[in-house]
Amino acid sequence: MQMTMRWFGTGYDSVTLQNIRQIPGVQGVITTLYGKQPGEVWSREEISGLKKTVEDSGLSIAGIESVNIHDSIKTGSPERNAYIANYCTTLENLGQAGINMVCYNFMAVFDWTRSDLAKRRPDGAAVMAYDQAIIDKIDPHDISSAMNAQSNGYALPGWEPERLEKLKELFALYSNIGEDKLFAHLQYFLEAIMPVCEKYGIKMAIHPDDPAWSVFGLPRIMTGKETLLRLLKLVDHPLNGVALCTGSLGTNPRNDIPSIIRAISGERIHFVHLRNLRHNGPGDFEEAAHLSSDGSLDMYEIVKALYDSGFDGPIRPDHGRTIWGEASMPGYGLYDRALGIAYILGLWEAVEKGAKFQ
Ligand SMILES: [Mn+2]
Repeated sequence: MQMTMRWFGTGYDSVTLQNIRQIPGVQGVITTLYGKQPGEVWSREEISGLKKTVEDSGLSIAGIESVNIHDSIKTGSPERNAYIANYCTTLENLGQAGINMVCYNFMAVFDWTRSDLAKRRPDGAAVMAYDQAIIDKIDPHDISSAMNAQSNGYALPGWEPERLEKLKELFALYSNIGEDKLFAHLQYFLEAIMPVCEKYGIKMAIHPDDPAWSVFGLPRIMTGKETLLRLLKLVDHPLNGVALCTGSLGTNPRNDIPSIIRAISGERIHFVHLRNLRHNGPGDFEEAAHLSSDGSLDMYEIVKALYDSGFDGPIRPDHGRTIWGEASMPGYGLYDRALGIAYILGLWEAVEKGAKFQ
């Protein structure tokens, strides 16, 4: 297991590489070329520049989150082959730079969605929250501006204003796309990129949909054990794997995460996002500190299931609370994620040593 932290890049993140390096136990960062639009090729020069910046700080790149997928690939439109070719060129350039884990998602139109990016908790901490009753009252055409208005001035991952400006066209593109079609388009994409993944040993890690149900009537397919296993079987290749995100899968209380981990097995889990959340009612949750005691997920059982399954890839803490007056992108401050890292490493050490003495 390699402990990592997400870093959005110079100019996009309030957290510096020097900050990250001082968190004990962190070996690498998960990063991206943040200014890139879905579908654009990442050049070798851009990748080596990013790599040099990270390595000059004494850290390494443990993986990319994300290389985003162009809508034509998700909708299966005639231009998709050109965009898949671009994606392959990016993978080729990443592979040549020695980067071999790429996270992505296959969500229609909207990425992760929240109704509140700074919900106050009784202790004064702010967390991101989701309430289906609030979302149901929002016109989908207003959700992008509602999210970006709460971003503290930071660009939110997956919420590119340039792309979402064309929301009407995007909805039209997806109007006849149901879950089976989305699955078929995902299969087509993965089969097309597997040769270049094989050439460099690049592990593809699909991030589950967040929240794990349909929002604004759009199809969502990566929502639980059954659909994750369906994808792994559809393209039954060891490099086709999952980014196991406890906070996304955990939005649905019916998702038993330790059992999902055991069903997928460590070899097909290429990346892990660990965080906790608290269920307040049906379709209503808020993010929490990483500790089991602060939310609805049993983080010890999750870490134990990962260890037992033989998982050996990068883990990062996921969204944290905003605490101690920090100003940052919502969910991505330094302080609470650093606390999360220390806690997760403690759980891992306890599970690992416990296993040895059994
Ligand atoms: Mn996640």
